[in-house]
Amino acid sequence: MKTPVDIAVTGAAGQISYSLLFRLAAGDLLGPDQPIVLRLLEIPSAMEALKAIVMELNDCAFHLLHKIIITDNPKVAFDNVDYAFLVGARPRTHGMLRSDLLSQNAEIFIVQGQALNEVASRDVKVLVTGNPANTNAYLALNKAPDLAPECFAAMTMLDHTRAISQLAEKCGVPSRDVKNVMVWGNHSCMQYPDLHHARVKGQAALSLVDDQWFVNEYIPTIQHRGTEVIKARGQSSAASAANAIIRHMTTWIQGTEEGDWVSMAVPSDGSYGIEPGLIYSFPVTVSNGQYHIVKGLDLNAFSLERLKQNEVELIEERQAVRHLL
Ligand code: NAX
Repeated sequence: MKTPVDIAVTGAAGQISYSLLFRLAAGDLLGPDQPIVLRLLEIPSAMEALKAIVMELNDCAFHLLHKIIITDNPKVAFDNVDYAFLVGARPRTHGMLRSDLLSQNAEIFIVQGQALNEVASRDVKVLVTGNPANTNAYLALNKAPDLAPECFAAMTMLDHTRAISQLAEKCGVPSRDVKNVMVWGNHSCMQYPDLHHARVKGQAALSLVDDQWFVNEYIPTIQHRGTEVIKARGQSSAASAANAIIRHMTTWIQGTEEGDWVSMAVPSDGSYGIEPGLIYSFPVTVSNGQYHIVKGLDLNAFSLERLKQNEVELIEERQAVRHLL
């Protein structure tokens, strides 16, 4: 039997984790012969709910689940972890200003960044899902100066898989026939799902759909998909988010398919004129466990304007929390 790998999940009693934890324990991330230790972080008021989830995990008798540790202390949760899923965040409540949401979440991710810096494996892969994901990742990264910035990413994989699925449906093909879709920018309603380089069974996507549909239906559908799910089920996306978390991390470990890429929000290196250091969603390829921003794509004025709008929004978010750094 291999040595168990430590995986941290924050917000472990929340609804995304209710899907995610069971998939991790079933081996969906690291495969059928890799035992894992789950280190689950929650706030004290959610501990009872978390204990019930631990009971359910135990009841499954997963072969790969070596041990479960529950805690409200980030340093215990992140101790020597190779993978950290930062899912837990404060939801926006009725009447809460966006600036309050930003600063309350900033406090969480600052503390967690510091703890990761102190105790996580030096090769840890940290995936931030909790919103506002890009800015939360920015804060955690900046509070972890002893970890490489490349240890961090924020999740736009759910936007990416939504972008694939909507195009596949429009073209009447299975999702696997869609390649090179990309989502730029912020995980917010500003995000830009871009089809200019996408291919469907090898053909340029924009030669198969009309421009009107792309601009007036496709882009807004992806941007507002989360809101539509909330309207329909009364709660935000959970199983699809957990699936995207697994897909993001397996891609980060195993690499991208030849000729394709995925979208990940990663520290900008200045590509496409985006301010270096911002956590911005780019098309990336992955090899040997490292992501690489896809360079040199031709972008027209329409795309460049949307990239810029996302950059401006992320700079504004950063401005709102800068005093906390
Ligand atoms: P829930 O509200 O169901 O769960 C969040 C959990 O986090 C709660 O159990 C809460 O007690 C816990 N928590 C709060 N502060 C914490 C702290 N300091 N340390 C540890 N745990 C803490 O939310 P859920 O539906 O699971 O969503 C989690 C986050 O993912 C939200 O911020 C949500 O907006 C975000 N999402 C991000 C997506 C993305 O693509 N990046 C898509 C899905 C999702 O909307």
